[in-house]
Amino acid sequence: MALPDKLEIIKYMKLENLGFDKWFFDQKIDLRNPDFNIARITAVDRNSYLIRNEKNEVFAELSGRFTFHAESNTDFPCVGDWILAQYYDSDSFAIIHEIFPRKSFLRRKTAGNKIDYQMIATNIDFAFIVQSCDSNFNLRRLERYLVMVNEGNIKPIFLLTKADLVSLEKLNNMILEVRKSNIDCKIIAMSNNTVHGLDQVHQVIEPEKTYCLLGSSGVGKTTLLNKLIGHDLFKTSTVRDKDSKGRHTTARRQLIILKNGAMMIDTPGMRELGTFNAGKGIDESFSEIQGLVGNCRFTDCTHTQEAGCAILAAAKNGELSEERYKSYLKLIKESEYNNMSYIEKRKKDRKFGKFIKSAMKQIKKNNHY
Ligand SMILES: Nc1nc2c(ncn2[C@@H]2O[C@H](COP(=O)(O)OP(=O)(O)O)[C@@H](O)[C@H]2O)c(=O)[nH]1
Ligand SMILES: [Mg+2]
Ligand SMILES: [Zn+2]
Repeated sequence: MALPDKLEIIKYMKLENLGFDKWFFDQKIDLRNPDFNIARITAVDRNSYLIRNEKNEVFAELSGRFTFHAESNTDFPCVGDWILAQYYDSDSFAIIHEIFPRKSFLRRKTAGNKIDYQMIATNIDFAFIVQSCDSNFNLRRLERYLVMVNEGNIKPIFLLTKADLVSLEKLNNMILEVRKSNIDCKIIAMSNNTVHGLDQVHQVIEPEKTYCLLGSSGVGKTTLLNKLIGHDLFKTSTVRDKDSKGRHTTARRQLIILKNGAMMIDTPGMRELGTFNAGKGIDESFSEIQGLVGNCRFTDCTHTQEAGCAILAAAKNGELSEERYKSYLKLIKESEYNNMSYIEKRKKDRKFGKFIKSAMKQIKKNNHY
C-alpha cells in the first residue's frame, strides 16, 4: 500500500480517539479513494446503520454492491465495525461501501436449532462478563462466556454485581470459588447501589479502548452503564421478585462514548450461549487442561477412555477438578458437533447453488431459438 499523505495521517489521528489504530491502518484495504471516509458503526437497526467519524454521527445504508456480495450474515456490518463510507447531502447521510477486517469479535451460535453464527459486536478490547452475587453466580456459565470472549480475541474481566445483597463472607467465597477452579481472569466485585467497587471499574476503563457488557438480563449491566455515563440515558429493568430475573429492556446494541473517551457496548441478555467452532476459545479458557494435552499418549486422544491419557489421570488423582474436566469435555463436544453440522449445511448450500446455476444455464439455452 502506498504511504498515506499528510491529510490522511491527520484524519487517522482523530479516528484514533474512536479506536482506529495501526492494526486497522495496516489492513489490505484501499484508503486512497478521496470519496471514501473511514467511520465506525455505532448502532444497527435492520438495514439502517448509525456511523460515527471524527466529525459527527449520521444514518447510513449499505451500497447495493455490498449487499449483493455478502454471503452470510456475518459479512454484514455490526456494532463496532470500521467501514468505508461515502457521505452525501452535506455530510448528513452516508452509503457504506466496505468493511475493515475485524481485530476481535463477539459471536455466538444463533438461538434455536439453526446452526449459524450471529455477530454480536466487533473490535472490542475488553469484555465485562457480568454476574450478580444474589442468584446469578455460576461458574459453568462463566466458562461459556470466557470461551466466547477468548475465541474472539477479547480480554475478559469478571464483574460480580449487587455485592450489597450478600455478606462479605459470601462474596469472598464466590471469588475463592472462581480462583480455585483455575479460571484465570481479573475479578471485580461491585455494587451499583452502594458504589462499592465502582472505583475499580473506573480504573480499568481507558480512553480509546472499546468495552462491552455481557451477561444475563437483570444483573445490572445497564444500571452500570448509566452510572458510567453519569445520567440515566438507558432504561433499566425492574426485577421480578420471585426469580430475581430482569425483563429484557436493552433492545438494540449501541456503542456509547463515555466521558473519559472510552467506548462501551451494552448487549441484551442472552438466554442461549451455544458453543460452536471454538477450539481456541476453549483451549485458552481451560489453560490448565491445555497444558496437559501434550502428555497424552495418543495425539488424537479424546480424553474420555484412552490409556495413557494425561487429562484422565489428572482428573482421577484430583489434580484437575472433576467439574472442570466435565465442563471441558461438554464444551468440546458441543463445539465440534455444531461445527460438523455447519460444514454439512454449507456443503448442501453450495450444491444447491451449483444446481441453480446449471438450471439457469439450461433455461437460457432453451430460450435460444
Ligand atoms: N441491589 C442491587 N440491585 C441492582 C444493582 N445493579 C442493578 N440493580 C437492579 O437490578 C435490576 C436490573 O438492572 P439492569 O441494569 O436493568 O440489568 P441488565 O438487564 O443487566 O441491564 C434493576 O432493578 C436495578 O435497579 C446492584 O448493584 N445492587
Ligand atoms: Mg440492560
Ligand atoms: Zn487425553
